[in-house]
Amino acid sequence: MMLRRNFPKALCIGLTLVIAVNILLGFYTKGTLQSLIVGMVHRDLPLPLAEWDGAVIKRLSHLEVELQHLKETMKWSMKRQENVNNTLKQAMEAMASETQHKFHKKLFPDSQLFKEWGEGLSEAQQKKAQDLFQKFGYNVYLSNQLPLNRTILDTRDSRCLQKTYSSQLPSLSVILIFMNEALSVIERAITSIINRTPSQVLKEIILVDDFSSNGELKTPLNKKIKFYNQKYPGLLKIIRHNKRRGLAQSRNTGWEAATADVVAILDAHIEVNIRWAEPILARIQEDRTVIVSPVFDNIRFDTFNLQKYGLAIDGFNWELWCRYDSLPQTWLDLHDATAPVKSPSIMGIFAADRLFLGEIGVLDGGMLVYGGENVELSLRVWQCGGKIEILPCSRIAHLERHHKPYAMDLSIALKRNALRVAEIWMDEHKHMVYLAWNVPLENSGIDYGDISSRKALREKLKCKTFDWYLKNVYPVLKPIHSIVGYGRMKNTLDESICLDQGPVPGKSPIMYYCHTFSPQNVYYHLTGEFYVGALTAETDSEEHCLTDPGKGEKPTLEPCSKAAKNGLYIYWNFKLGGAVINRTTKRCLEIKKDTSGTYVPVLQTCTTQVWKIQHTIRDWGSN
Ligand SMILES: *[C@@H]1O[C@H](CO)[C@@H](O)[C@H](O)[C@H]1NC(C)=O
Ligand SMILES: *[C@@H]1O[C@H](CO)[C@@H](O)[C@H](O)[C@H]1NC(C)=O
Ligand SMILES: [Mn+2]
Repeated sequence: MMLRRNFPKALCIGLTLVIAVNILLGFYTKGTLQSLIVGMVHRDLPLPLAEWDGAVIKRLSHLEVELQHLKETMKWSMKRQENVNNTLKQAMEAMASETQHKFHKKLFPDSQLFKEWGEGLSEAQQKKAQDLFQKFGYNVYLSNQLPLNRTILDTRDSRCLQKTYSSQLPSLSVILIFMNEALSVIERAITSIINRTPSQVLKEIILVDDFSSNGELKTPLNKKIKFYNQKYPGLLKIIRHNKRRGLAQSRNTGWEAATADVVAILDAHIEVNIRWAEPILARIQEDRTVIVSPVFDNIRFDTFNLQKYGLAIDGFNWELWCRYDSLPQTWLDLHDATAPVKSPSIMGIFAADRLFLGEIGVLDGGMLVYGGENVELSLRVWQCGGKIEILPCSRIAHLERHHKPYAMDLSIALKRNALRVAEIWMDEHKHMVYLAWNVPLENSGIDYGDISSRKALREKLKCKTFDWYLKNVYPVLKPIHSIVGYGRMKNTLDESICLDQGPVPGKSPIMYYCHTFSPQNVYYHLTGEFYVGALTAETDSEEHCLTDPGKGEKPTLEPCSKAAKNGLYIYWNFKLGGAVINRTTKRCLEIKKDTSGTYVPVLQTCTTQVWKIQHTIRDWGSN
């Protein structure tokens, strides 16, 4: 079952942009090459479909002009025909107004906000909605109009409805962290929590403001809090950071202020669903060492409609971007859709026994900005004696932003945090994170901060190894120890171009202007394989190997194990600054100019061409 593997959602990390870049790089052609590289500095990358869309939009606006003309004609004729009977006149007016209603000029035909929403908005309304969308990454204009207590689809499996829970559940503190969230979105989260949590367990809602600059989150929010507290005395608390401290620290701030038995640490752009809290509280009451995650549905950033998500477990790749993995067979064999599912990781939002969370070190305050803190907590929980479970009957609707307005490039923070996680928790497998990020193992130039107190915590808690975690909790992730050289691969004939996986889908490697994205990652193994493209290193997916197809002069990229099975030739001799030679035929991978004067990779009798690879492991290839 593949579910939505490799479709990580913005919940854990705002990687829409990264995915877009990767997809785009997959699609590029010689023509888009330069504009693409230049375009990378811009937020909105030009999509290949844009030109086609442009043509359609032009035709539509032509249609609008014609309709406008028709409308004018109708008005004019109505004025002129004084003896027109009233019924007819009204009918025509209705038509005219409908025409006007439906065919306001689309001011932002390329904006994702208006793809499925915004029909009939006046130009001023469109402008306002678009401005708010740019600023927040979701449809604040619509959010401000939707009722705070709106009903959302109950997405639970019907068997959840039959569950009963003890009347003596532990008490709950809900922590909502935010930074420049829209006020109506925060209020809707609060309203859903108040309306859908049994009042006898809901002890408090703690808002943590990570130094927002939005005016509406100051006095207007304070007023709302006062209003809620008049109705529900003491329920709402707010803590404001006086400087930006990042996600992990904000969650810690909330935890420090919490007083209930259980803490649920959530984002503020959520709406909890019916009976979300009972399964969480009951499970933690049973076992205080379990960290639980609800199942997330998506609130569409444009329509605010609820999109139901299937059940999956939360995983991550070697870059520590989150992703979904398929459900374990052991769980499927239970045939109980309500049973907790063991999960290697959490997406970010979770609930825990307040004191147990403290005993294992809450969140690593050394994690900066955003990203990676969820994996750090997950490894710590599993390695230090706890567990993580997803509770199918607890569902939270989460608003996935279209874009993160406040962080241009989250990958910088994630990369840094990922190295920190690797150094604290991953032992002899930590190099995998460096490899995936294409960072040198020594002198990376990336400051991941002081890790001594976290290492001391690991000692104190007598935590297990990462190898134990991989074998027992997350066997999908596959460490590789045969890689000896990695990074950009250049032929000394022209060092401005790099070996590149070429168009995706496809299997023709190319030489392309060097850039910093994963399609140009190359990994050379001591055993002779060259992986080209992003390093996935999972048991159920596959790297692509540079292959000699056996005929012709063009090398190809083939799934490695399939190529090996089919007797294709994927083993090469290579030494840093040396030739890339077929172990059997002694043919070489070289580059040559095609008829258009562009260098292409070819397989030919060796001349004197030599290659370089960016990073080496230990002293491989030094002679
Ligand atoms: C929401 O609140 C309004 C005003 O208090 C009320 O009339 C309405 O019935 C509520 N809707 C739901 C779905 O609870
Ligand atoms: C190497 O040589 C073999 C044997 O002739 C040939 O069939 C194969 O395609 C070549 N493989 C590589 C990796 O160059
Ligand atoms: Mn979120």
